[in-house]
This record gives sequence, C-alpha cells and structure tokens, in this order.
Amino acid sequence: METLPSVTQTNQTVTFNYPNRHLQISVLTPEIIRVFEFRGDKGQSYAVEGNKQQPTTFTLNKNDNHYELKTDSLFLKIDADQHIDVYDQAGHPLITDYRGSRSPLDRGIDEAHKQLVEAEGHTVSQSVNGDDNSYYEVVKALAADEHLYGLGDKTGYLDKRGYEYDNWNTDNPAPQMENFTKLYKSIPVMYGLKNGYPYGLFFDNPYRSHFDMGKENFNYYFYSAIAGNLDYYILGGQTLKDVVTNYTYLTGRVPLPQKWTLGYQQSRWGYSISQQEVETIADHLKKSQLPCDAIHFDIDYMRGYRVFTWNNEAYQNDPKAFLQNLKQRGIKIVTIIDPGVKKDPDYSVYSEGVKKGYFVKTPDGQVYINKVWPGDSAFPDFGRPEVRNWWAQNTKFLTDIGVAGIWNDMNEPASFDGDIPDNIVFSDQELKSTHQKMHNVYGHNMAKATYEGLKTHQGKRPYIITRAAYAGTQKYSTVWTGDNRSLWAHIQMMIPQLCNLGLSGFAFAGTDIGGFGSDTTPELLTRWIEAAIFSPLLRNHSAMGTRHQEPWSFGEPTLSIYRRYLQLRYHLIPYMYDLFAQETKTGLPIMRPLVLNYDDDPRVTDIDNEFMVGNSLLVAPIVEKSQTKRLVYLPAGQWIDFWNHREYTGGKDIVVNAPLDKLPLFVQKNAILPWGQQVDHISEDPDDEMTFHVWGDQGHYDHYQDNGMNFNYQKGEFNRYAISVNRNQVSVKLLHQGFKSVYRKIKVVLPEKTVTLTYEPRTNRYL
Ligand code: MIG
Repeated sequence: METLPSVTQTNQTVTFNYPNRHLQISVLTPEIIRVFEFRGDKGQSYAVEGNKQQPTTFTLNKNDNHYELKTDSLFLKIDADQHIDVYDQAGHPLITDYRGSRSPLDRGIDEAHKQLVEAEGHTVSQSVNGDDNSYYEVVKALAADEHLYGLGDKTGYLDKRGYEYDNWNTDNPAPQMENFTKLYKSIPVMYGLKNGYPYGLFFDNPYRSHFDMGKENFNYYFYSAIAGNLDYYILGGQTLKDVVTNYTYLTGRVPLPQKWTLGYQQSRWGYSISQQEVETIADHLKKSQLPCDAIHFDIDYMRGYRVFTWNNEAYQNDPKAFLQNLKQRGIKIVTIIDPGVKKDPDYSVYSEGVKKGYFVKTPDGQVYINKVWPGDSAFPDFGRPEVRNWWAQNTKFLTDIGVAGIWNDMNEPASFDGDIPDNIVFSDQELKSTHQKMHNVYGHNMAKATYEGLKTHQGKRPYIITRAAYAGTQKYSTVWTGDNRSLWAHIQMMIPQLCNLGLSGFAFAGTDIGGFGSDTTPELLTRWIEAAIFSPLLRNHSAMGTRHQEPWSFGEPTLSIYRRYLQLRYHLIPYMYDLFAQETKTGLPIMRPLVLNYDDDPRVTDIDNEFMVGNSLLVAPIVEKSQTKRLVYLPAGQWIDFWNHREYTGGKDIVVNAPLDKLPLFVQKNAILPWGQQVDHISEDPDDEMTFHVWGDQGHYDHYQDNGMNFNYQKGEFNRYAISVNRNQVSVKLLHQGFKSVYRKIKVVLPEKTVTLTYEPRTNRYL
C-alpha cells in the first residue's frame, strides 16, 4: 500500500497528486463526475460543447487509506493505489476498479496455427494492444448480476456483456450478427445495471479505442485506448432513464425535427439516374396510395460523382423545376453527399479547396489523394472551422435547387485504395493533428458543417442523415445503420441496434428497411416494415443490383400490408412528435428497450425482440422466418392488445398469434395517444383538429404543437395541451399558447363514447 497522495482543489475540481500522475476529479453536477488525466492531447472535446459544470456542493474527506468524495448522489473512494470506486448514496457499488490479475482469454491456439488460420482470413483476436506509453486501460469489476448497454450502433445483442467492440469508424460492407467489432460510428458511452443499480460511463477520446465487455474474463470489463487523454465521465441517477438524461445533458440532444422527416421515405441506389426514373417512383407511390414524404437521391444525380454538382442533362436541364413539382405533389428530395472531392482541376470545389488549403495533406504538405466514387479524390479537413464553413456554404448549391435534406455517406471516411495512413495531416480545430486522432470525429464534423449550412440557407430545422458519427453528433444529425443486408439476422439485429443507439443519445435513427444488400423476399419485407414502423427514421433503401423492394414490387398481399402499416405510422406521427418534444428536455429516446422503462424488472434486461415507443406502446414484431406466433413478455401493469382490445395483466409472457399481416402491438392501459388524420403527406399547413384515443377510462396526456418546420418555437411559438380523463369525464386545457393555429376541435375517443370539444377563442377554453 502506497501512501495517500496530496490533493489540491480549485473550484469543483480535486487533483490527486500521485508520484507518477495527476488525476483530476471534477464534480459537474451531483450525478456527473469527470475523471481526467492529461496525457498530451491539447485538443478540445468534440462531444461536449460548452460548460456543463453546475454549482454543486460536495465533500472531500481523508480516511486512513482513501479519500471519500461525496455528492448528493454519488460516493467515490479514491485510494493510494490509484483506484477509484463509485457507489450510489446508499452504498451500492456501481463502478469499482478490478483488483485481481488480468487473465487473457485462452484461445487454445499456438502461434503457428494462429498464423495459418489468419492466412485464410479469420480473425483470431481483435484486441487493441499497445505497448507504448500512450496506450492505457481502465479495468472495472463485473458483478455476477450485471448487464451492459449502449455503445451506439454496435452489432449483436442489447446486452453487450460477453462481447468486445472497437471504436474505429469503419465502412464494413457486410456486417453479420455477432462478431463485428467495429462499424460506422464510435459512440463510447456504456451503461450498466449492477445488481439492478444503474450507472453510465462515457469515455471521451476520439482515438481508436476498445471495449471488452467481459469477453476476456467474466469478472471484469475494460476500456482501452491507443492514445489520447484519460477522460471519462461517471454518470449516476436513480433510474436508467436518469442516467440517459445525464449523458444527453453532457453531449446534447436531438433537436426538434421538422415534422415531415417522421414520414415515410423511399430510396434506392439508382433512382436518381434520371428524372424519368424518379418520376416513375413518385407515380407508383401515388398510384399505390402509399403515404410518403421523401425520395432519396443516391450518388447518381451528380455529374461524375462530383459533390455539389447536378447531372442537369438527365433532368431536362432544370432540376429545380422538377424538385418544385415533386414538392407540390407532397414529395421532398434528400440528396446524398460524400466527403471525397474529385481530383479535377476544372472542378471548382476541388480547385478552390486546393487553393485555400482545405484538404488533408501528406506529412510533406501535398494534398492527400485516395480513391472513392469519383476516382482520385481529396478529403476536406473538417476539423477546421474554416473548412466547415466552406462546406456549409457549398450546401447552398443544393438548397437553391430545392433539396430538403442532406444524407452524408462515406464519412468514416471510407477509402477504396487502402486505409488512410495514421500520419496524414488533419486539423484538430486550429491545431495540427493526424488522421489517427481525427478519424472518429470526421463524420461528426462533416455533419456539423452540413447542419450549419442547412440552417443558414433554409432557415428550417436541418434534416441530415449521417453514416459515421461520434458521441454528440446527435445534436446535428440523424443516423442510419449503414449497409445491412436482406437477412433475417439483420432484421433481428435492428432492434438492439436502434435501442442501443437511442440509449447512446441518438434518438433519431433508422435502418435500411428491407435490407440494403442481398435480395429480399416478400415475407422479409413485410416483417421488416412491421418491425421498423416506429423507428424514427423510416426509410426503405436498397443497393443497385439487388432485387427491387419497393412496397409494390411483390404485388399482393405485401402492398396492402405495407400500406396499412404506413397508415398506422402516419396516424401516430403526432405521438412520435410529442416524444421528440419531450426528448429535447430529457434525452430519452423514442424507440426504447424495455429495460429503460422497467429497469427494476430482471426479466427485461436482455430482451432483444421487443421494444417500446415512449412509455405507452409495446411492440413485439415477428423477426423470424415462417413464424406466425410468438411469446411476448408484458411487464407489470395492464396491457391492451391494439388490434382486438383484449386486456392482459402483465408480469408474464403471453402467446400471441401473428399471421403475416399482424404486428403484435400493446398499449398500456389508460394511456392516451394522439391520433392524427389519415394523410399521404405531412402538410405544412397546421392541423385544424386533433383526436386523442383513451385506452381506458382515466388518464393524462401532454400534447405539443408547433409549425413543425422552423425555429419559431424557440421564441415561444408553440402550444401545449393537457388532456385529462377521469371516470370518463374529459377536460382539455391549453397549458401554453404561443402558436396561433390552435386546434379548432379536439375529439377524445373513449372505449364507450367520443367527446368533441370546440375551441372558444374568447375564453381560450375547450368546451
Ligand atoms: O459504397 O452511394 O451506405 O446507402 O446507397 C457504397 C451508394 C456507397 C453506401 C451507403 C449506401 C449507398 C451507397 N454507399
């Protein structure tokens, strides 16, 4: 046992002066504590913007062999051996340092066999090892009863325990179910439920890092990074919800989206090759009476894959008129943008970027070139504010044509001609840095630039979809999970993936419905639209060359089932929009694992095939081939089958029949849900009336309304309504009135009767 270090305290930061290091512990709030050790990285955080420290009282006491730091919520013991143990206020251990010896997984393989097996292309070990001084690890003890969540878009199960993952944004064209350690995003936040007590850990370091969630050994998990500062946040809270709220307080929340972005979106790589092709799709959507709000243009609309250009010839030399026409028909256009700028001296984006020094460079100062879609390409240095500004200005080319949103692809950044070497010179704001440090925040900075551009040029809430992201990107962009495939394994994977993204701050996320690669089948497409119908980003997208998977591609009954679920979605968009309005305040996702709502129910800790939408809807899709019934676990409480209104008492599994056209869906008893009108497109005109369905004879609901478009709500231009039902008595109150188009009529539908109330402008009441 060493002797206790001396401490110095400034404001809310205590520095522990060990012989070999200075460990800083900062109290940001009673439930958020930062642990920091400077290890040479002078950059600022990309995830945490602004000062998050709130005036917080805490105590620091010196004991015989440790210090005790206490807030109203968390209790830390810091000892002479540099251990940090975290308990909740009642003394339950949350995060404790592992003190035993490390015992790497014995793979039962000698070096010669390992080389042979790897020669065939198998990966024997994925661990990120580092022998040099910049590498570090943080090893924490696992309890027998401990479940781990988060990590963003990583593949596999909801509970990450037992698996390992890498944080190095990677374009992997064929992810499979379990063993993919790295994917497009690096979101190094994890949550734990230790003996039922929740906590979170956020490791804010963009360098390549690794999470071993108890794969190497059942008794501990660890985080390791090849370089960068040790910089992690301890997140506490009474409930898992509180912990998520704390994480999103720190890294930011998804801002209120434009309402139409919650509508259905049709996409396929290839549509935008010509105006005729797009027109056919729009016609088909209409003819098939499919609600839809957007068509996405993949890389084919550009001139030779040059970003911020348009292949005008394929659009009767007037893409603007075409987009205007589509908009009148209720269809908005979202265009893809890749970061790679074609190396072509006659192309202004390239020549300007070269002239102004906006591209990343080789160590000897040449513009670094790699290959992507346009062939030889240069890569904007998005870490620099001036470059982001330039990119933001470039988006005006698209908004002038009438583009409604931008889809950022390939921004890991992906490269066809080998990996970008670690030492390529990238900027870290104004500091000279390397690809090694800036890789994982490349997509983040591109999204941020795009956000600023759209905000300036459109004056609306920017709609951006990005493939690569880092912690905090949710402030600027929605995400999709990249190139999945038309496999049952991938519809299964979607649920934990979107749920963990939601816990990781990314409340606005979606997957390619039907599967991007490979050929889908009518049954898979049908089950996919059912399972995905509440994913905030609702887009069917497929790769060029795969079997077509538009809703009409397989005729009946696929088309009718598909349409029926789109209609259900549109009815419930007001509910999802309400959930987003709440999310901006709480950070709680729309699509949630059951464990988020019921963290005290041990039965839900590893449910991969059910999820909730807010607190009121429980969704239990069929995600297996040929299955037409399944077990559904209903947590404690009363639940009502959405389709036949049968009531169940929860706390048990029930068997549910689910023929091809049925998505098992349950509503919490006494929930009140808004029920929007049947529309084929989200209108920019405000709704004249709103309907609320009461799933019982009493309940309460808070409803939010604004123009669904711009930032006027921030100036108070919104309305809030309180709908209350007590023993079948209905009352509606305007809690806040700032948006001029209050509903003229409100209908409240109870099991036995419908009550219609009318707005009375003189008294400001509903009667
Ligand atoms: O290397 O733009 O994930 O959605 O359709 C393929 C073509 C590049 C990958 C994206 C996918 C998109 C495709 N892109």
